[in-house]
Amino acid sequence: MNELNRSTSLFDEAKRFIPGGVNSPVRSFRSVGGVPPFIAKGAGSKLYDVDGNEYIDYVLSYGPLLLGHAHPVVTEAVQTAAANGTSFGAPTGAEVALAKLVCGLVPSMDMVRMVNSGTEATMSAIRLARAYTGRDCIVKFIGCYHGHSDALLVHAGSGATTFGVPDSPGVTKGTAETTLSVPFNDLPALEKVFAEKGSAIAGVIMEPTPGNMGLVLPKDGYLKAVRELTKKYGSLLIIDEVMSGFRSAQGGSQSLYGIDPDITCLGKVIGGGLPVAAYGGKQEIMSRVSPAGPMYQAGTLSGNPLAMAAGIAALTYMKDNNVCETLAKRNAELTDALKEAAGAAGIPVQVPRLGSMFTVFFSEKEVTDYEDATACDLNAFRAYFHSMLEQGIYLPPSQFETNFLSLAHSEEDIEKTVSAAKNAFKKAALAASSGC
Ligand code: KE4
Repeated sequence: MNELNRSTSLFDEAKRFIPGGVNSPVRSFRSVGGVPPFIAKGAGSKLYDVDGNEYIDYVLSYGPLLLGHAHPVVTEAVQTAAANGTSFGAPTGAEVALAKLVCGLVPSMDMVRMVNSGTEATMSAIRLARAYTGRDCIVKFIGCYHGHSDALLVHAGSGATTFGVPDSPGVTKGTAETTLSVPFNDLPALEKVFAEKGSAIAGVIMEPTPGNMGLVLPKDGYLKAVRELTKKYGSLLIIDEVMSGFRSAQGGSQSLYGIDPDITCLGKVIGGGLPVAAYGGKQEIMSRVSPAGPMYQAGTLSGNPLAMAAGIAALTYMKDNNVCETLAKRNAELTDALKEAAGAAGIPVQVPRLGSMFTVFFSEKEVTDYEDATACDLNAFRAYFHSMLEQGIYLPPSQFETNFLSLAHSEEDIEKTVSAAKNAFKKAALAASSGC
């Protein structure tokens, strides 16, 4: 691996003009240390940094690149669209085409509104739940991330009522107080909150298969029980599939677990790498959204023609080529081999997988919630991460992120990844602190 000299000087310059040198915190490598490689190019399963290093990429922009970097169907669609103009501030046929495509792929969505980020999608979804029910409170789950809107930058406060407290300066106490947080996979805790405040709960928002504490899978029956509870109290169920949409399965995690949500949030994959997200659901609920209804939500670049073109190209290719099933099989092969490699190195890991997503937790026990995730051995993770990077494998720089596969990841890539992991797990074993 070449020294990151150019990346280092770019990072120093970036910190002069951009907070922390990055436009999204996780990219700073703060939780693993070191200088983040500055990327010059992506192609297929590979990233190339400005210092001439090549990496097999398991970040894939944190999920969007289901087909890999610069897939021709996407780049050609964007180039064609760009030649006709980049934005109009007026309706286009491409928006209708992508809306129909998304609603066809996610049966719980009768209608959909395009926005520009997952944050916008979830922020709008909770506003819609409040507008539809006339109630104020929202329930979220500790360890689930839904973007950075104020109402969702909240964690559980102390005390029985689990009143929220701000997760960040700048979020007001008042905002936080109407967001209630409970542990994921803990049905009694959710039942208690509903027993206390059910009549005030507008909606429950959840990642059905959380990917923002690392990948955590719901216990048997848990998601259906959450759905029943929300129905019992007249609250809406908002399923945030910004990450899991078209990653866990073609119909999202809701299709895998048989959940029929009131509102679904999507993002990442539906933009093919360009800024697109969406929220949608039952016609009766979505008809409350302006200008059809009174709940206001808007966006200058919502439904942007280039982003629509990329999303249509990516989702059409996905649908026509059975991409999700192919990736699930490739993921099973990779993660089984990673587990075997860790066992041989004598380092305890958990490697949950779902569709084209997986996480390597440095933990002796199964990770079922945020408490388990934060008990993982971060020294071991850091050693693993840096050893993989030095061997040309680019992983998300945090134990609490999910890894992604793309259609471009070849058998050769898988073999190289497993071979690198054998060394990296040995490094992790040496660095491991206490068992966890
Ligand atoms: P954006 O606002 O970043 O487009 O989406 C927010 C969001 C909403 N819901 C879920 C389930 C998400 O995973 C995300 C964003 N995911 C992170 C990855 N942990 C994006 C990476 C980043 O913050 O740079």
